[in-house]
Amino acid sequence: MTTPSPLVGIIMGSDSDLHIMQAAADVLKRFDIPFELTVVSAHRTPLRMVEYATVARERGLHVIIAGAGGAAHLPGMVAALTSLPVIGVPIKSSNSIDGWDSVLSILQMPNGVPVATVALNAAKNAGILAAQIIGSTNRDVATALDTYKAEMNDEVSGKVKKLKS
Ligand code: RP5
Repeated sequence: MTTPSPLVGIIMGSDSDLHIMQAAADVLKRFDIPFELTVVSAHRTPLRMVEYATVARERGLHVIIAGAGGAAHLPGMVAALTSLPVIGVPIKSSNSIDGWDSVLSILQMPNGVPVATVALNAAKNAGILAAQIIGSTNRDVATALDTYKAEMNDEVSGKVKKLKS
């Protein structure tokens, strides 16, 4: 059996980001969306970042999730190099200024080069957003997302009932 080629690229500035970015991978696994996961550093491996972003579309990727902390230039630079949608995950790294450095350096993109920025450390939401982008043209993924939302609704409704009783 051949392995399906990845539709989502999950990249991160350092292997120290993996404990956060793993949540994006877990979500994509749940929705049966093939993905790849690797380290691409804007500062330590800049040429690898340029190569990764410029051939991403022709390699078959549909979305890139990029996580980085501190001077978090990876998502923005990748967005500058590809017309694929880029989802940015600001990561609170050990030497960060309370995470604000990561949030602002990913969020504050110039006009013309958007990065869909999720909340601090919110790799799970990045995975869901990537699934929603894939689901906009893939019926199976859309159905799985509808089921996921229905389950969330039921779970919260169950808690509401318990609070009332
Ligand atoms: C960023 O610097 C990485 O994304 C990471 O969040 C942070 C710290 O990296 P390490 O020094 O732990 O490799 O580039």
